[in-house]
Amino acid sequence: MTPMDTHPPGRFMPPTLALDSALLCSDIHLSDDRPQLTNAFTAWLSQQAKKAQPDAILILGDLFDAWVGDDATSATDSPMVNSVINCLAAISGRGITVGLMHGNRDFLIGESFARQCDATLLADPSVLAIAGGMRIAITHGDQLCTQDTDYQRFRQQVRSAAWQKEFLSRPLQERLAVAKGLRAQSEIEKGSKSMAIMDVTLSDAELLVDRLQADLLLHGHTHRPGCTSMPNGKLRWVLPDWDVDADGAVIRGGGLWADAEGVRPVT
Ligand code: LP5
Ligand code: MN
Repeated sequence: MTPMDTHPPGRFMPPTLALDSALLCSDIHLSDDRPQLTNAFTAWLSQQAKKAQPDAILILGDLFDAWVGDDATSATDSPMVNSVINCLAAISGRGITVGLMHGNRDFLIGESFARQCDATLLADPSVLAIAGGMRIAITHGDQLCTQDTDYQRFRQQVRSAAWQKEFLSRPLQERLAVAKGLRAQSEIEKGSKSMAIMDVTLSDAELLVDRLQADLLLHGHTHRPGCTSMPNGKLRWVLPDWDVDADGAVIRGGGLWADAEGVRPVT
C-alpha cells in the first residue's frame, strides 16, 4: 500500500491549516506506568503555550503509548489521561488551537476524547500553510514506511471502519489484553526488520509532498529527529520522541516550531 491508495489521485486535497505559527510534537508515548514522563511533557507544553504563544499546538501522533478506545478514560480514571485533558483544555482556553493527529499507537482516539481536551482531530496528512507562503505537509509518518509491508498490511486492516467498530465493541479488558500482546509482538518483529525498512521511503515522501503542493515535509514516528534534504531538494524535518530518566529529567523531547522564518527545533 502506498499513501496514494487511500485517496484517489487528483481528487483528494487534505485539510489546510492557515496559521502564523505552530508548535509541533509527537511520539510522547504517555502511559500510567510513567507519571514522570506525563509531568515533564505537560509542564513543557504549558510553558511553551505561555511563553511562545503559538497559534496552534499540533501533536502529530503517538501522544499515548496505547489507546484502546475513548471509553477507557471514564472506566479507568487514569491520572495520566486526566493530566493530558487538563493540560490541553487549559491551552485551548488561552485561544491556542490544539490539534491531535492519530499515530500507530493511538489511532483509536475519537471525537469524544478530542472534545474532552477541547482539541481538533487532524487528518493524516494535513497541510500547514504558514502566513508568508511556506506550505508544510504534516503526517505521523507511518504511512510513508511503505517498505515495511507487514506493518502496512496490519495498518490497512486496523484503520478500516469495520475492523474498528468490531474491536471497539469488545470488552475493555479484552482490548487492553490485545493491545499488550500486539505491543510485545511488534517489539519482536522490529528486532528482525532493518532500520531502512522501518524508515520513510523517500520516493513516497516526495510523492506526498508533490501531491499536497507543499514546500517541505514534517513527520514523527521514526524517532530519528533532524532535518535532511530529500532527493528532490525539499527539506524533511523529523520530530523527536520523548523519554525521561529516573529523576524525571527529559532525556529526549521537545518539538519543532514553524513560522514565516522556517522550521526550528524547540527544547
Ligand atoms: O510503534 P512502534 O515503533 O513500536 O512499532 C510500529 C509498528 N507496530 C505497531 C504496533 C503497535 O506497537 C501496537 C499498538 C498497540 C496500541 C493500539 C491498540 C489498539 C488497537 C489494537 C489493535 C489490534 O504499530 C511496527 C513497525 C514500526 O512501527 C516501524 O514503523 O515495524 O509494525 C509491526 O511490528 C507490526 C507487524 O509487522 C505486523 C503485526 C501483525 C499483527 C497481526 C495481528 C492482527 C491482530 C488483529 C487483531 C485483533
Ligand atoms: Mn508511531
